[in-house]
This record gives sequence, C-alpha cells and structure tokens, in this order.
Amino acid sequence: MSDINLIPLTAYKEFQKEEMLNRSRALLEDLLRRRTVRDFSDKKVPKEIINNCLAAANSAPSGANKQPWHFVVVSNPRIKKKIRVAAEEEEREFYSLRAPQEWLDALAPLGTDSNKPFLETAPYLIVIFSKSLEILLNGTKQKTYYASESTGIATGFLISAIHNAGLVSLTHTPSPMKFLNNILGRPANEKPFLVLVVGYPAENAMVPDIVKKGLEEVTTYL
Ligand code: IYR
Repeated sequence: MSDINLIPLTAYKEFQKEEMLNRSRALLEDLLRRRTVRDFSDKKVPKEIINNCLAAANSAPSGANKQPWHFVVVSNPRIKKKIRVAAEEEEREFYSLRAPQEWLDALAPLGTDSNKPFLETAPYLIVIFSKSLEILLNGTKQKTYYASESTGIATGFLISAIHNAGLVSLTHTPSPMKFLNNILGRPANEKPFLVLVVGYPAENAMVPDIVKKGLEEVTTYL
C-alpha cells in the first residue's frame, strides 16, 4: 500500500458558466495588452512586487514537483553592468559572426542589435536557471524531471504575473549564457535559462509593429 498523504481539494473554485465566460474573456483581453518591451525606464519598483511575482512563478507545476529552477534577482548596478558587458560581447559576436543570415532576417522586424542598454537601465534583471540535477544540502545528488519544460512553465507564470502587476518585461537570451554562472556565482548544475528584464517602460517607449498568428492557424479541434 502506498502511504501518500492525500488532502481535499479545498482551493478549487467552480464558477457559474456566465462568470467563467467573463473571466476567460477578461484574462484574454488583459494578456493581449502584453508587449515585450526593450525601452526601459530606470524608475524603481518595490521589491515586494517582484517577490510576489516570483512566488507566483514558484507555484508552477513541475516534473515530479521538483521545482527545478532558481531565480537570481539582480538590482545591484555593478552586477548589472558586468552582465551587460559580458552579454554585449557575446551579442557582438552573434550579430557579426555566428548568426546565419536566415536568423538575422528573422530578427530584422524586431530591430534588435548587440547594444543592450536595458541590462543597466531596468531596475531588475531576473536571471532564471534550470537544474537537471539538484544538489541537496547534505551533498547528495537528486535527479529532476522535464527541467526545461518546468522552467519554461514557471517563466510563463512569471511573465504573466509581472504584466498583471503593471510592469513590463523582456525575455533576453544572450547566447551562450555560461558567463551568468560566473558573474552570479551559481553552481555548474544550474544552466542559465533566460534573463527576464523587468521594470517600467521608458516614457514614449516604442515597440515593433508585429502581429500574432491567428488562433485558427495554431489550433486544431478534433
Ligand atoms: N540574443 C540576441 C538575438 C535574439 C534572438 C532572438 I530568437 C530574439 O527573439 C531576439 C534577439 C539578442 O538578444 O539580441
């Protein structure tokens, strides 16, 4: 016999159909307002808001409930500068040498280049690490499961929570990202997943005029 400890699902709330429809529409409308922003203000953000958003991310489902992620929240200007210098070095190589033309063409509508001033301007850089192996306090190693998928789901929760709080974010993926372990002193079992740049948009921030695929193009009902 298994000795798992089951408890009643007291947290679940059922809504009337009408309310379900309203709630589904309300969240949809709110998420449709989200834009990835690259022009950040240096306006301060209370730490408690970031903490709440991270707690929301940390509630995400994960393989075998292992929570194979670690969040490093960087607000120290000296560390932000180090990250910017290292990231721009990688990006210069990416844009001028490593990126195939097809990739550069795909990025052209976004207007990105190797300059990453937002890494210093934005009040917070949340560096997300994914762990395929967990090292417990007593030094024993424990496997995690679906680490990338789990960390991706947690990151999605985080992006939504940040948007819901009235802030903007940018998913930034310098490549390769190994320098983040060195700068942030994270162990080798943690793999940088992405850098989430968080703050207020700059006054008169501009965003690329891009469109999303329609739902019918990405959905099949059978
Ligand atoms: N990491 C580079 C390039 C880049 C790649 C993708 I895929 C993007 O959606 C955007 C940028 C950069 O940050 O500029």
